Amino acid sequence: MIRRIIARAPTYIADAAQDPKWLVMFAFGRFMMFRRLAWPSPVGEEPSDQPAGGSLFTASLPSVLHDLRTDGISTGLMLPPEHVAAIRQFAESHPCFGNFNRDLAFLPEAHREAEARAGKPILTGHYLESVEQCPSVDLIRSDPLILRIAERYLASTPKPISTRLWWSFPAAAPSEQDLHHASQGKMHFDLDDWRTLKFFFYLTDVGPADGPHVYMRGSHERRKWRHQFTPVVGHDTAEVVAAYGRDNLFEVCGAAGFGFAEDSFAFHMGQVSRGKPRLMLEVGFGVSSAPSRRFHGELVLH
Ligand SMILES: O=C(O)CCC(=O)C(=O)O
Repeated sequence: MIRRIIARAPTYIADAAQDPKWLVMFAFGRFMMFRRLAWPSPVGEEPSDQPAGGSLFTASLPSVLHDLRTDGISTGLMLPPEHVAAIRQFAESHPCFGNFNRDLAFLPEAHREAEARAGKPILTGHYLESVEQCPSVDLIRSDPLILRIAERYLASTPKPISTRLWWSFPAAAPSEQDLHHASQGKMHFDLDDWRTLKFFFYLTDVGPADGPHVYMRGSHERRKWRHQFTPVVGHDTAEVVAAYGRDNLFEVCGAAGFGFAEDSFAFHMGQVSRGKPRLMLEVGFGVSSAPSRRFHGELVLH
């Protein structure tokens, strides 16, 4: 654990230098009491007015908000096929960066060759800032229903804090560090802001073998003390399951276009695909400005 903290120290120092307030959130944002004090939830009736048209999505705002508040996750969002096709087309024709390494650029179809060149498993391929070249992505990020959900859930004008597009590739024998960097194999919570809401969309069909996202329902609000007084965000899956119950563990499968919104302060993780590569889009919102490094998925300073 100490080694992990030391390895990340330069990254944290750089993030704090960019915005010293981030360090305060990073230190205290893991405690429910400080989260609630820093960003209280709205009291009483709130307007849950559906935006009047213009959205790509047909989900009902009150029902999404209800699911988010109760479980921390809502699955009612379906991306129209033309945007799934446009993002897939973009991803298949642009190089991604393996394991967050900018020296490891390859087209997704050349994943195995890239692994052979790198001499190690490549679990993820991120598009980093090139994702901005895909017009569908900005349409989703600025969609009126997406923004309204974020505004109501965050009780604030939502600030975009992340836009990531990435592949999770099947891998035979990933190391613990590879898994850690890919946010796979270990439940963790995100400490990006006092309140965060992330929207994820599958751009490929994701079945149980294709590395589905896993979410621990309810852990966004009902938090064990040991998961507040913790220096690290990652915890063994068995320990998290024992704490919050197997019945609350939700393995999110769905066809291409399937979307879900989640409070990413709850425990969640990706899994290593044993089947086909998974392409996923994340659009995240917070209440303050998050470090710019993370916006397109840059993980650590190398
Ligand atoms: O790949 C996934 O499904 C989850 C990604 C994740 O947990 C993260 O980036 O924090």
